[in-house]
Amino acid sequence: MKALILVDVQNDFLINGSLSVPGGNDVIEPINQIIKNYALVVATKDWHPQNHVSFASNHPGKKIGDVLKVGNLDQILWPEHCIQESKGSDFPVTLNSRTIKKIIYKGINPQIDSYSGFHDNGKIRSTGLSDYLKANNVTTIDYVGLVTEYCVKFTALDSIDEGFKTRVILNGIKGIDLRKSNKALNEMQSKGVDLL
Ligand code: VGL
Ligand code: ZN
Repeated sequence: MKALILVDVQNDFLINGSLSVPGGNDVIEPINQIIKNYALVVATKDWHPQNHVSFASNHPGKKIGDVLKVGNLDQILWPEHCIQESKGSDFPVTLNSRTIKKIIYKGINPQIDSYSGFHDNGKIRSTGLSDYLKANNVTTIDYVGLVTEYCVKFTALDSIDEGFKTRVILNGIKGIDLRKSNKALNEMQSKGVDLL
């Protein structure tokens, strides 16, 4: 069984969002085109509480882009984004989201970030994504979504580690930084991700 996973296709990463990706809206049309071809469609949502550790606003004296040590992990500080139940956390209205069967919420724990849809950055808690896919006999996964050098990359790398044939659809992803995105794509490819 083949599945399509939409990674964090949420308003805050799109035009006028709080963590807007340049050209992020360009992924919507290609996703709408291919989503019909999949019998199983899963989406991840970045789903942060207001007091989330990744928000610069929760660290007085720090600013967006600063990097903190939280435990033994590097934490990049972001603008507030994808707050649970907010408009910014919704799918864009232009996305054909009708056939999404399952939504996996991540980044819920205030103390730890989660770029991967499979588990948090410390690999402490699983989101249940892998179990869900395996229960549905999924062996091959195609990925689209945002953003290339963070959540798409870490989700795809974990997907390989979980034993799935893992493919990233290039016209369905977008990064914040072109250089970092290209580096991320090289890393994904070198670890066994197919780029389509
Ligand atoms: C993401 C930064 C912070 C992503 C989520 O979806 O790639 N990036 N939170
Ligand atoms: Zn986030």
